[in-house]
Amino acid sequence: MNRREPLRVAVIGTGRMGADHVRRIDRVVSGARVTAVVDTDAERAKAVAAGVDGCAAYTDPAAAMAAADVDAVLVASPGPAHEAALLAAFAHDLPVLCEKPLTPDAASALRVMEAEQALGHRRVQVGFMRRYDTEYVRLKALLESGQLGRPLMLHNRHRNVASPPFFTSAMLISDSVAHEVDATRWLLGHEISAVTVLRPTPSSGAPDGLRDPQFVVLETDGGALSDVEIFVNCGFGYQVQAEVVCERGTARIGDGHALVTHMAGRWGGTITQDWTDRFAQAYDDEIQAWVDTTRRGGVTGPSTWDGYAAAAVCEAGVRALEEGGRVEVALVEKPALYR
Ligand code: ISE
Repeated sequence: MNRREPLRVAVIGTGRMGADHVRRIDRVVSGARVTAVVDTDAERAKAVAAGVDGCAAYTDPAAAMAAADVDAVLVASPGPAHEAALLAAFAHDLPVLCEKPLTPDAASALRVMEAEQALGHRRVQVGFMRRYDTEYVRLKALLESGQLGRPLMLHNRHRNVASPPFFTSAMLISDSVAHEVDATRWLLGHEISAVTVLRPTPSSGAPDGLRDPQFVVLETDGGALSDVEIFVNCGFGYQVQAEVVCERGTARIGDGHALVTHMAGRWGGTITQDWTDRFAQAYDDEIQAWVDTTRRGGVTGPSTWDGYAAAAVCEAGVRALEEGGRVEVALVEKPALYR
């Protein structure tokens, strides 16, 4: 594809992220427009479509993908619906941006990876948006410059104000720590080889029965350790912090010091409350990169392999949470398409 005209995008799923991406493509990103939205809830799809010029509402992803005015697909439906949407997109050979997780488990991610290989070319960019966040990008560049020496440990903190009602203890790993799994692989350039999950007494602020917080230790095949404090009912704000400890120094991001005020005998700032705000720039740049590269006929960003590797690590993490102990991660050999 080499499109001079704007890319015509079908957005599958009009929940929180889907609706935000519709707004982003409609008003922020250049070179694309939303021509179709899909949701199993027909009324919700119609309501979102009504806000966008020339946009049709569908309840069936395959019907939207068969439409003559759709060139590319953004999948933002719940994770268990991703496999079917991705396979339908491959049937039409359409480029896809697929929100994380690629799929909820390693077996379904493998099926998607096999189907993409059968096409013979990459079609998928996985929505690990932290790879586009200015602070993460600077950290990665610093590590690659070699100035700090070899990375030994990565300490991550990931805190949400409150978890939604449907959140389970396993989702702290598969939905939230999934980001640190990808960030660790990307920043260090290592695969994760084993996972251990420690479970302190849950916070009294967490819903009954939810194991929150958790402390996750990721071991990498390059001999580094990455630990993650995940706390999804911290109550006070949205915080994502990372500190890398290398042989010759350390580097840290996510302190949120963009604006510091001094007033009336106190100093301080505000804490972001939510990821669509904290990572707004990352989401904008991620979707812009997808649109630009797709219009040139290319593929960029995290691949189906990255989505599969994250799914396999999260699956091991959920086992470690449920059974205790250290669980090793077994990845298939990396296919040539992703090397
Ligand atoms: C959510 O799905 C996200 O992707 C957010 O970035 C993360 O902070 C949150 O914990 C997840 O539930």
